[in-house]
Amino acid sequence: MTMSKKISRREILGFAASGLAGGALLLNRGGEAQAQTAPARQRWEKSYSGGSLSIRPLPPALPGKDYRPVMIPNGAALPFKISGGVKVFHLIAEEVDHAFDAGLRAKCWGFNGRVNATVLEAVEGERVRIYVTNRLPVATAIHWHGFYLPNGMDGVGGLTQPYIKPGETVKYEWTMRQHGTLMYHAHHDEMTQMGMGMIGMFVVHPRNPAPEDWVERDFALLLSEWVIEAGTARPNTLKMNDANILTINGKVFPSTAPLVCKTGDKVRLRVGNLSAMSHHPLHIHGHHFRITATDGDAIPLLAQWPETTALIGVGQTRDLEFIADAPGDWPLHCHMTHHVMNQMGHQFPNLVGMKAGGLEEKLRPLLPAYMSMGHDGMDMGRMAEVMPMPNNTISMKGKAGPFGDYISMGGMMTLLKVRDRLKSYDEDPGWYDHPAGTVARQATDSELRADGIDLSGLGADSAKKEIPRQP
Ligand SMILES: [Cu+2]
Repeated sequence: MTMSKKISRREILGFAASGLAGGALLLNRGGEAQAQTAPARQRWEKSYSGGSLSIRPLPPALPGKDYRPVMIPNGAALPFKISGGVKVFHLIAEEVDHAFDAGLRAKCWGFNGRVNATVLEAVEGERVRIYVTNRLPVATAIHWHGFYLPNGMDGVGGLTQPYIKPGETVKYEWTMRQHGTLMYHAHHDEMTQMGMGMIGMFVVHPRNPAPEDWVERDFALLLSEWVIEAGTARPNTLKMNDANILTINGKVFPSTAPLVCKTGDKVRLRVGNLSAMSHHPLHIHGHHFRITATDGDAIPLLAQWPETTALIGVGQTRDLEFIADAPGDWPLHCHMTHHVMNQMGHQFPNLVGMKAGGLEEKLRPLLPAYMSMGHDGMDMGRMAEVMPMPNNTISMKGKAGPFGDYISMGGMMTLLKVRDRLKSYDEDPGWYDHPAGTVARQATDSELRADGIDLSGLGADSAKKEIPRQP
């Protein structure tokens, strides 16, 4: 192959759209790297396992120059060094005293001081070397989930490598023959180790981004679930279901950092799910998105369809893209109703519809703080305000909202904050300032009258009366 390969219009557009300096483009194509760049990816696409392993690596790419790093709410990217043309990472598996929320801490296992929120980033074509040091009291192995790599780098303890024993450091190394949203996690005694938090995201950027790859806001969000009994300080990894802490990047709402966007921004949510047992139907308000990639592979434009809820199965990643063109504070949350609660227990009898007032009176002499969950429903947020809670526990849901009432959600939930004017992407812009006349409020008598709605018959016993049908 000669040095005279022409740069295609698509490649130029890709870099122009990405806002990167043309100099970086030429630099990457200078010297001997030039002959390998663009055709390489086309060769890789012919294979279901990344193609030939003997491909020559491209030079390491740099953040801010050759790619734009992802945004990691409540987390950070793992730093790297470049050594002999290879990108070198050092991942340290260790115990972390982790705060899910101000009120709830637990001794978890994670990487480099963080739980669920240490993200590795690489670029297609480069060679990576990842040292994994085990500072846990038990053996482990780290699997690179969704990657094309030599079998011996796959990180399955006992199958493709010996375990990494406590105190040992193991070296993984391979050349990135793909790009996309991928993950990594412990692959030894998974139920315990992943349940303790040994999971993370691994984002590989394209070497030659296409114009449609460009987004203004590119968020990495890892979903997980935990069992932490109220009052305890360690996850219970033996429980196989009934997870009671549902997290995004290791945090529960209201401690999840909001996703701050400017009106009109193109947004990508890279969502991965490494929960033990639960698939999460992630739902967004106020917008529709398209699923643009699954498990790191792009979906062709014509095959994408609009959704407001995407099911992220255990072990899967999905890239969701949309234009944030509706200003406001919009929930982004799992639609499983128990997954937007914290430390939900299942010992409560269902008291909905039951008049429990008498029961309360009988129990109060024995339990002064007793408050039943009936008869309209379980008001868990309010309950937390009046009932004493065990140490190291958070309320099942709730945070003071902008209208005086609390927001009755918790757990796997965050806020998409879209604003016309922003001081900074890095600051929470506070609550949305609604334009006049755009907030739902109590209807006035004159409004009801004008629209022919008669509430006079709907007293306390309204359930017994038939609501008049519309003509
Ligand atoms: Cu869920």
